[in-house]
Amino acid sequence: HHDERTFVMVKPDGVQRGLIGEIIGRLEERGLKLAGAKFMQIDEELAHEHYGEHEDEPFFDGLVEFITSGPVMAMVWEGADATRQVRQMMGTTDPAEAQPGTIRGDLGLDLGQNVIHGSDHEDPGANEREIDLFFDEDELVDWEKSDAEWVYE
Ligand code: YYY
Ligand code: MG
Repeated sequence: HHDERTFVMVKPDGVQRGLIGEIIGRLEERGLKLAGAKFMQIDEELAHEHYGEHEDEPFFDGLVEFITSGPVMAMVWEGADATRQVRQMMGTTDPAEAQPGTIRGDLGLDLGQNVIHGSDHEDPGANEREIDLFFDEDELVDWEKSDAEWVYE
């Protein structure tokens, strides 16, 4: 199946640094299909819901402050094994450790400002949960991408 959906977001540092196009470009070039996009600012409540799993971590307050500090580009991308594929393209959480060739490894230097969020493929249901949190069903577009037969066997 080529229709797995995952939630992806260019974080405030990526927006401020003009990296929206670069990041969308990488996902497009890989063959993934955009299913929804929203340029928005995250409020405190949404930040707490989205990052709820990290509530007890010492970095939580800083994380909420950062993610609400400016606009983000929230998106849904679709494709075969999309959640895991996007995570691989992102690289590890700390850009200082991320492999060159990954988004974080090429575009970031510091853990707190790591440019991109993608749903955790090791947390089943995280993708659907995050998509539901950020998008109404009617904000997602179901469409045929004309190059699909050249991307998938
Ligand atoms: O999913 P991912 O973004 O790669 O990492 P998480 O472990 O879910 O942490 C979410 C977010 O929190 C991370 O992107 C940066 C920040 N963070 C931090 O500031 N300090 C840490 N020690 C761990 C995570
Ligand atoms: Mg995570």
